[in-house]
Amino acid sequence: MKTMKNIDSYGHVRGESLFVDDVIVRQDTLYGLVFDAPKAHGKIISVDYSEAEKVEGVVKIFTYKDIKGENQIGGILPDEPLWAEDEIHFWGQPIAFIVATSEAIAKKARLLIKIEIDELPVITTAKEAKEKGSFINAPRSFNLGNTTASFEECDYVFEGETFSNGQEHLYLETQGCYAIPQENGNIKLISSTQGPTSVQQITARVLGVPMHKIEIDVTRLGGGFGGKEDQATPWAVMAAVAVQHLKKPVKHILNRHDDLRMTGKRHPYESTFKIGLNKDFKIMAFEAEFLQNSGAAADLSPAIAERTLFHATNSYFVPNVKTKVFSCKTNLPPNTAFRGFGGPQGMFVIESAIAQAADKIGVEKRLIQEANLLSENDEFSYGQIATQVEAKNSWIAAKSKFELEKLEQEVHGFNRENNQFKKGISVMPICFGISFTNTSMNHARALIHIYQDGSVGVSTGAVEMGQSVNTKMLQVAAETLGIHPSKVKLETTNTTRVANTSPSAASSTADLNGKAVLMACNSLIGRLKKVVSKMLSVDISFVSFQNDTVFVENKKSNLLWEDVVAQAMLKRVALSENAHYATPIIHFDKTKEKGHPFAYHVYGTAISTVTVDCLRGTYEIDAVKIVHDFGNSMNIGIDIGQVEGALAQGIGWMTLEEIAYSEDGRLLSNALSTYKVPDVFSGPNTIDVIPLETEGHELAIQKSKAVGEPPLMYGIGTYFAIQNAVKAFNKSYIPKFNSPFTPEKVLMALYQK
Ligand code: LUZ
Ligand code: MOS
Repeated sequence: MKTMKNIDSYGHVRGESLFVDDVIVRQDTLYGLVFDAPKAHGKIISVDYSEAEKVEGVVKIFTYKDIKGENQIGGILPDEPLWAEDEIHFWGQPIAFIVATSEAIAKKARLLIKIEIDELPVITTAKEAKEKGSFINAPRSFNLGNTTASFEECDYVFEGETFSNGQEHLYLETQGCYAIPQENGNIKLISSTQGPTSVQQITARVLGVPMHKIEIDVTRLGGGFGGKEDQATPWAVMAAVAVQHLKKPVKHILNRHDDLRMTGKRHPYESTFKIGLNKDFKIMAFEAEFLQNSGAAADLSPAIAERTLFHATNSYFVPNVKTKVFSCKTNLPPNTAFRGFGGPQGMFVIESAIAQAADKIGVEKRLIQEANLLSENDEFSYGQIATQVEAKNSWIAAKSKFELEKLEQEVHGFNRENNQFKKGISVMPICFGISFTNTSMNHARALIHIYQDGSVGVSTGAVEMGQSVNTKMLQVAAETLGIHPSKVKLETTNTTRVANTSPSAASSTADLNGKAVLMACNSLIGRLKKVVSKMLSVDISFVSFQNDTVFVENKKSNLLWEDVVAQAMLKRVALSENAHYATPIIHFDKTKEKGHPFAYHVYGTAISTVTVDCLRGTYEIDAVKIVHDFGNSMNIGIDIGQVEGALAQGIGWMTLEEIAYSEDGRLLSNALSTYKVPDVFSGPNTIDVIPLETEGHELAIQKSKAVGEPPLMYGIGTYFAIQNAVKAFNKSYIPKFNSPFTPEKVLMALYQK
């Protein structure tokens, strides 16, 4: 089963898998389209819908005035209206919702809406927000030891600044929802969301109805990457408001332009650092101040800011740490979760600090990295003690398995002989904490039915978004029940079957939901064993289920799975089970900023090599060679797929993907012609992934560690590989830490005097 394919493979390749837009619609279905702010900041003086309302086929244009509950969709903080009332805070902020008999009609009507705005000053950068005192909430700070005292004693102290840009999620399936009225004012929403419960909760709040009136159903997503953790909600809520009024189904799918313009992205960060080292390259002290560009509302920014602090020292032990993060309120769309959730932004800063130190001291960056890797029982700045640490193991394994020193010599040899082309190499270790940093979110449930013919239906709170979590859930169920995978079906994720779910996020979905599946299956097996024990008159402890058959004392019996289930039915034994799992051990005290927030950490090391064309500034990623800590992978094909996908996304973030807003807050990179994601030509020419041989962790499902987010941060290595190639060409280049390192920036760096 460890080699089984994603259960969606055939459906995907044949185009048979269903996404929201594939749902067969009811004949009387209407179509929704958002009218959004055409300026980034201002007071709304008037909006004139009269011409738009006259268009034939326009049914109704909804505004905040049509909301029967609260006009409030904020999750962490109540600071975001569904539809703007008298002020707008970002370009693309929803103001109204046009419902018509077709999308084309709604589009035509949208052009006829006239809005008058009294414009206010626009803030687009975090630095400017900080200068003006514009924040989402109070800053957070983590402290360990005493940095001030330590800097005094350091042999080297360096300061610098970094910038990392945002990133567009670019899920293949845009945001969307199909809302269908049910009887008695109930509404069913088929939504492309990572967080069905958030959609349910916020819909109920805005409609002013209890949650049980709202059912969310999710078959699968065409990608989420964090962009549908919170930001799938408004589109569903709008459709639900329309259904509440019109009592007809409403389909609301964003076209790509609207999606790009109206949704938030990864947070850009402007940061400063101070790093102190001793002669032996030990990092004694590290300070960083992170300015997070949160956008116009909180969304998940406070949680993302927190994760930046958790990952500010990456996989290094630093005895004296002081970090601080400001969530800066600007006039951009509210930025949101994106694979890594603030962790990558934090890790880029310490990697930059080490690169700066290496450059100033005149040593290879990797010697400083290597001298500071975490060891067993080291303390993180937030008080958790590192155990089962694989930082050094993965580093050493990468170094030896991929012959790092030989690779370095090849790079240096190449650079001696070539002038137009230069190669660069870098090593990037990662350390990522697994669990929602908000302890109360770390729980999940599973509901399992064994039907009387022996087939099984599994429901969980996990949302399938291409990461293959359904395949992993199926593996857990089939293995625990001892039956063939074909006997197990994964049901849609539905709030009436599994309630109060945390979003599928934080790399934790398989761990949390998988543990719940395991518990439910174990309860069912316990009951079935009792049935067998009676049927065969054997002691229950001798009974087990394997290969669809009953085994007694590990010997195959004649009794089949189906026979036992049929007998259980006759004996009136419950064949359904609901189980609840909550991660043990974890805790965190925000008043002290100390605790044990993570179930465990995931480690790994990547070696990246690149070739820069020093005439043009273009570059190729030659190879990325990775030793990754999968624990004991339950499905290595799927897990390597996650590593490769995350790596490509991390490389895109660091190299090509450049979000641009004009000074007045308009998204300039508003189409795929102006926003470039890695394709097969800009990805690495080769990717090698070797699993680090480890035991895995008890708190990981089947000891198979979480894999969704951690490998994204291997992409940070490419930034420094390119930088090393630039250094090889231009001896007077002073390293800058301003990502993405686009070919334009590379060209400037190559010829910087
Ligand atoms: N979402 C969240 C996340 O709500 N809390 C987290 O800690 C987290 N971490 C990673 C990705 N999404
Ligand atoms: Mo996320 S960044 O939705 O795990």
